[in-house]
Amino acid sequence: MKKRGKFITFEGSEGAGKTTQINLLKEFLSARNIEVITTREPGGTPLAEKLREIIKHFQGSEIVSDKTELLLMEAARIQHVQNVIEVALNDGKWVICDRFYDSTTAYQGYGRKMDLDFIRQLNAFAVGETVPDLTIYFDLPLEQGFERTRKRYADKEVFDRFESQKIDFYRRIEQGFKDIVRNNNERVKLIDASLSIEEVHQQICRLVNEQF
Ligand code: T5A
Repeated sequence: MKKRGKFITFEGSEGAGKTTQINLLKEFLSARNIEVITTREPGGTPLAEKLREIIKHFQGSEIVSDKTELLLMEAARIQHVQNVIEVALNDGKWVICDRFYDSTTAYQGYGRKMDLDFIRQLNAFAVGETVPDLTIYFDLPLEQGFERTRKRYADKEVFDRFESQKIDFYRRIEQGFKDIVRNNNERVKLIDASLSIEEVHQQICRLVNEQF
């Protein structure tokens, strides 16, 4: 039987640089002959990607309830864990995932002010024993993250349901992530995401080398 792979998740606010760094970490690990898959949440399977589209871009006069948003996130996660993450880990591959259940705690729990204990139970129901071996939290002042995404989306006129939220929503999420880091200090490690792409990459490589 193959040795189970490692499961690494990246968390942080919008534009913190997660996607950029996931690609660099994949290259770093592949150069060490480690088989890696990269994936994201919400999403990662055909059905979960359809749910992502609805979660992020549903338009129309019908109000999307926060409860619906929460359950769609968890439904997408169940598909993703069962059909992609578990399969890869059991096959000995490492999985790097752009956001996972800590985002639900931060966004739906702190951001949308939903019951944190209920979210903890839902997260546990969705993932079972598939918990990350390491979570890297990208610490970046909100304004800097917005600035980075503003540059990227200079020509974009329509923002998704999350990008259109008010600053208070993001302040609560930031607080949520800080609490998650503090309460899970064995699993969740903070890096300074305000540095250059190369310096952030070096921090991540150091962490991964230390942990595994
Ligand atoms: N969500 C998700 C929930 O509400 N609950 C949940 O349970 C889950 C799983 C997902 C949305 O869903 C919400 C959270 C989100 O709102 P998304 O599009 O995947 O939506 O959003 P993000 O994960 O925030 O993705 P972003 O692409 O916005 O941010 P990244 O991936 O952190 O940043 P990245 O790498 O794309 O970089 C952004 C820009 O900055 C530059 C890059 O070149 C890019 O232009 N950059 C840097 N610039 C300077 N210095 C650096 N060090 C830089 N690193 C990157």
